[in-house]
This record gives sequence, C-alpha cells and structure tokens, in this order.
Amino acid sequence: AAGAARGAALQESLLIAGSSFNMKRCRLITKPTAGKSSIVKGPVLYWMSRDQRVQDNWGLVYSQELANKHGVPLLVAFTLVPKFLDATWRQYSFMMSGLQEVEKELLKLKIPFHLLLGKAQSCLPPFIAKESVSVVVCDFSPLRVSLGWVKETGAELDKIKVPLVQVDAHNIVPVWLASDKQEYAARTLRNKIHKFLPEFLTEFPLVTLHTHNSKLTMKSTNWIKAKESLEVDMTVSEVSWATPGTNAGLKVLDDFCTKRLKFFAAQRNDPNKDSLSNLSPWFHFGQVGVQRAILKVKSYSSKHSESVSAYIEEAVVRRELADNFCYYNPHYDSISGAAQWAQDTLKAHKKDKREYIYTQEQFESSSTHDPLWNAAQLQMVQEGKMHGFLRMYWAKKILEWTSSPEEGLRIAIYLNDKYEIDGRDPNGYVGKEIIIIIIMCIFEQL
Ligand code: FO1
Repeated sequence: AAGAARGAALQESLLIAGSSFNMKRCRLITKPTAGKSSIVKGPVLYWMSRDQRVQDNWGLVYSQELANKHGVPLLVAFTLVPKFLDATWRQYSFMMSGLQEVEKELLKLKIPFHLLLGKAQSCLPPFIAKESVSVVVCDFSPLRVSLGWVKETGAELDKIKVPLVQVDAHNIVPVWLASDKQEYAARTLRNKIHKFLPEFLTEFPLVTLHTHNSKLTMKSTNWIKAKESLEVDMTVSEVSWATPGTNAGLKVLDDFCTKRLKFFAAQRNDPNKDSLSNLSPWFHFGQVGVQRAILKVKSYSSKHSESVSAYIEEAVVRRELADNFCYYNPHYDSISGAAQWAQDTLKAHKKDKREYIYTQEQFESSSTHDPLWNAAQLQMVQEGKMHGFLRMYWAKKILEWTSSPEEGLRIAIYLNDKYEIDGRDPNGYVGKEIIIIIIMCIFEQL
C-alpha cells in the first residue's frame, strides 16, 4: 500500500516539479481522492514531530515549495503530548529548548509556529478547520506511537477531505523505498542504501522568507503553560554536556569533523577515547539532520577516508537499518520481535542457572556487585549518555542478571528510555535486538 500510495497516487496539485526536491521522499497517507478540489487555496501546514529543525529539513522544504506553487501561506505546528514512553523532564526540556529556537528562526522567515497541546488526532483537526488549511505535510518515525498519531490523524483528515502527505525527513533514503521488507542484517541493506545515495544524498535548498504570509499575525508560544501541561517525572534533571538546539548541535558536528573524525575509524570502540560524534541527542530530536552531518563529514574524504567510510556505515547504514527494523517489525521492542532461532535458543536456556539476579531498583540505583556496570549505569543516570561500546556490556549484563529475557529487556528499555537523552529511538531498540543475539551466544557456550 505504501508503494502504491507513492508517486502515481499523489494528485497533480501535490506535485512539485522542476525543483531539487525529489517527490520519492513523499507518500500520501489519506485516500488519493481526498482534497476539497485539486486547487490548494488555504495554507499548507507542516506538522513537525521527529524533525525539529528549520533548515536541512525535506518536510519543510516540500511544504514551502508546495505553498509557493499555489501562492498560499505556510504554517508550522508541533503537537506536544503530556507524556511520551518513559521520557522525563531531561528529554522534554532538551526538546522544548530546541523548539524555542525553531520558533525564533521561523519568525525571521515570517512563518508562524504553533505549539498545540495534546495528541495530534485531537488537536490538529480543529486547528486545521480554524486556519482553513488545505494540505498537511508530516514527517516520519517508525515507532508505534508515532505511526499511531499519523494513522489516526490521517483518518480524521480523510473525513474533512484534507490530504496528509508524509515526507521521510529523517532518513537519507526514505525507509519505504530503501526496502519493502525487514532486512535482517546490515549486509543486505547496505547495497540497497548505497545504490540510492547518489539520488538522495543531495544538498538541501534553503527554506526562505515566506512571502505569502504577509497577512498573518505572529503570536509567540507560552512555554510556561506548555511545561505545566506535562505529566512527566520532573526529578530527572537536564544534562550539562549537551546544549539543546540546532545551533549547538551544528557546533558539535563542526568539532567532530575538525577534532575527532580523524580518530573515528581506529578508536570508536574504545570508551576511554573521545572519538565519537556525540551527535545522537540532536539526531534523535531532529535538531540536526543526519544528511547534513553526512554531507559535511564526506567533505573530509580525502583527508580521513577510512574514518569517513566508518562514519557513513554507522550513521547511514546502521541507523537506517534501525528504522527498517522498527517499521517492518511491529514487535521491535519485545523478545517476540527477535529472530525465531534466537527465541528458540532463549527458550532452551530459560532454566540456566544465573549467578546473580537483581531487581529493577537494584539496577537503577547502581547496586550490582560489578563496579564497571555500576559506573556505566551511574554515568547514564547523571549524564544521560553511555558510550556505545559500554552500552553493549551494560545491556548484556542486565539480560544475564535477570530471571528471564523478557524481564531483562523490559528493564533495559525502561532505564534507557528514562535516562538516555537519545532513548525512545529506533536505534536503541535495535541495539537491544543485537544484544539479545549476543547473549544467546554466551548462553550457548555455557
Ligand atoms: N513528538 C511529538 O510530536 N510530540 C511530542 O510531544 C514528543 C515528545 C517526545 C519526548 C521525548 C522523546 O524522546 C521524543 C518525543 N517526541 C515527540 C517524538 C520524537 O520526536 C520522535 O519522533 C521519536 O522519538 C522517534 O525517534
């Protein structure tokens, strides 16, 4: 259905021609017959969710080109939910500071930003009616909750015949185009992604002053009221090492390219070395586009070719594999989502004797017998991050020290989602999938 909706089904009025925007990044979510008429008369609305930035955002590029084609206003809305998985104030504050920067940047371009409180399916339809919006453009996330928002909002928009177009603004190659099925290994996806890179790894056109917005009034958001609407754990504090927002994220990217990239190939698995990009918080909230990072890192190819290839492998192939896994596997966050052979082995070793068994509270308060594990957990609680290589050790041990793999996975996801600034991301769920497999190998050797 995804493929069928793409391209051919997009109405003439939604097509952008003669531009560097590739229509293959889009697909129509509502029924192809939707649309009051083929002529777009009211504003185009970009419903921002995963990709929380102004520039380097294919969702906003498309929205503006569409608005310009029809000579209509352009609006941006973000729907703020009171809670999201196990996120706390740590992640919400990072996200909301970034959104405040988005609002200011949009203001300079005369594009109004609206923060709506509640789920998209409840707060977008009345907003769309009030503003006489003609077309809604949304971004893409493969997580169950995000897919649910899009599906339910699409159903509401179908009723009022307003088309909803989705743009994969996060992946370089749109997830539904890279592959139409779950890929089981990086090796199978790698070739497919690389085949598409020349077509999709292109420079972004700028989002510019929106001239058709001259009659709109620009109201600023009440961020205090927004904070009050949250129902999250406020005791998990903000982190000091990562400054939220696109500008700060782009500085980290710059530092990575000039200082750390040269060590990336040789030292990325050494937790004692500072050779990583550290960009995952900004990637997770879409404050920095992965495509921008790749374009910039690639410009260092002649200087550090090995590091550049290693970074592309991790930031493109592994990351897009994670989106593929979550999109095509509805059980991405449970043991039933693991490969059958993995589940069978886990079952066969269910009764294996475990030397240590800890509760969620013991794990959370770093109270295991193992100083390395406790230190990794403490770093995550205090700083909201853990070195990727140490993360493997951390998660493997949780699975080893709990009564069942289901319990281990549940605790690992709970801790990761609560404390990591970049938790609640496809990348994290796939990390655990890999760990399940590693754990199996350990059990096999017992
Ligand atoms: N997306 C939204 O559209 N609205 C929210 O209120 C929201 C809260 C939120 C909190 C923590 C977090 O890690 C992500 C959050 N997201 C929210 C979703 C996010 O932007 C991504 O789409 C997914 O996490 C997938 O990476």
